[in-house]
This record gives sequence, C-alpha cells and structure tokens, in this order.
Amino acid sequence: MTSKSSTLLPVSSLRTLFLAPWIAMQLISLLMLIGCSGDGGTGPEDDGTAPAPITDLSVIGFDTHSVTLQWTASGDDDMTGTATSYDLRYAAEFITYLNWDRAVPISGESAPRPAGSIETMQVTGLNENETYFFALSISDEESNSPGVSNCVTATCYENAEVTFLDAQLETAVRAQLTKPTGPLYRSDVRQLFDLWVESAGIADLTGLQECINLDHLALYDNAIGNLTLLANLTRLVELSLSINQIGDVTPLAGLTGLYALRLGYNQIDDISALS
Ligand SMILES: [Ca+2]
Ligand SMILES: [Ca+2]
Repeated sequence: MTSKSSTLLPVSSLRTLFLAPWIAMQLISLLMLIGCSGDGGTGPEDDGTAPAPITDLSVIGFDTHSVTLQWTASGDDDMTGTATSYDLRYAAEFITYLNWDRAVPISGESAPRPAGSIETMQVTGLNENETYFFALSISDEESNSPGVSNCVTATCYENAEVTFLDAQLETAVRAQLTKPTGPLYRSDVRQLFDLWVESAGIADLTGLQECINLDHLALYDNAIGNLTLLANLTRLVELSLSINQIGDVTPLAGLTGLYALRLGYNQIDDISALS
C-alpha cells in the first residue's frame, strides 16, 4: 500500500511530519474513488453476509474411476437466496482450512442452486484403488465465503458382487455384517474387520480374498488346505488356522503385519517362508 511504502523512505523526520497529513488525504481520496469495496472490484456492493457453511457433503456413489458427491446448497446470505460459485477440491489427505490451498481444484462445478437445494456432482478421471478426500467451499458474488466444508473420503474401485462358495463361511460373513440376505458387494465385505468361524467344516475360502480390511481372522478346526486366497489380506495382525489340513504356508509370506499366527495341528513341514 502507498502509505506503508512511504514510511520506509529514508526521509528526515521533519519532512515525514509535513508529508504525513498529505499522504493520509491522498489515501482517503483513493479509497473513496474505489468505493471502499473489499476487493476493489466494480461489482455489486458487498452485502457483508457469507453463505452458510456446507456441513453435509457426502459420498453417494463411486466406481473404478469416479466418485459422486452430494450436499445441500446454502445461499447468498446464510441460508437465503442463491450463492454464486462452488470450489470443489480433492487431496490425498484429510482437508481442512489449514491445507485447503494445497488441495487440487476440480473443474466443472455447476453454479449453486437456491439455498436448500440438493446438489450432486460426479468427479471423474480418478485412479483405481486410490483413496481421495474431498471438500468444497461456496461463495457469494462478493467472494464472501464461510470457509471449507466438512471433508469426505472415497476409494475408487469396481463395486463387484462377491461370491462365497462355502455356505458356512458366507453365513458367518453375513452374520458379522448383519446382512442376512441380498447380494454381497465389495463395499460390504470391506466393512469386515473381524471374523471367527470355528469347527464349521470350511474347505473353500473363495470370497475371503475380497475382505481386504480384515485384521483378525480365526478359522480353527476346519478343513482348509489352500491358503492362496489369504495372500492379499495384508492388514491381518492376528491369524489363527490351527487344526486344519494346511501343508504350504508360502501364501502367508507377504502378511508382514502379523504379530500372532497360530498354525498348530496342521501338516506343515517347512515354515521358512514365514521367516
Ligand atoms: Ca449478495
Ligand atoms: Ca452474501
């Protein structure tokens, strides 16, 4: 600003004393000229009231390369009228006002509809198996904004149906998910963190390979011989497979997060894969 840079000039204190009132007058004239508007623009006078904050941003769908978001529009002034623009952004980390400037702007937002309207937007061009965080801000015509909305997260993947070939295993999974009937999707079985199925005659683990968020799995006293389908369950920290028909434990070699592994009463000769 003019006044600030002037005080930095190496002038004598006497000259500063005489010039200060003149500089102040010039500054007042300049401010009157631009109408004292906050951003110096020529748009409508600032109404001084920002849109209400958006607090209900949510994920209503996703696919391999897209995420669909929904929220309720606020208005030009709090929850009244119609705001002017949205700024939707994504990041690889949780978004708050602190890191908002580093979040990546997404183009193609529609103009806000009247306060109270349900807005949806599909964000496309995302990477499969990547996790994204989303947040948005809303502004009125004078760039008044309440700041950053709540932040939501989604991972892009094909939400395929998951089939369990062993009825006992499926029953146990459904019980744990409290979803007794209907198709089981990846988005369902990824909600599974603990599973305990004992003495149920389970031989076929098909379906468990999709339960990638399991951290505790206990399958005592079943008829399991092949562990291949457990190889991708890298979040497991506790795995109990005692009393089965297991000969080969090499599929478990990549489960580096395990701190408890129980393999008693099987037919294992070589555990070097687990070293
Ligand atoms: Ca306005
Ligand atoms: Ca306003």
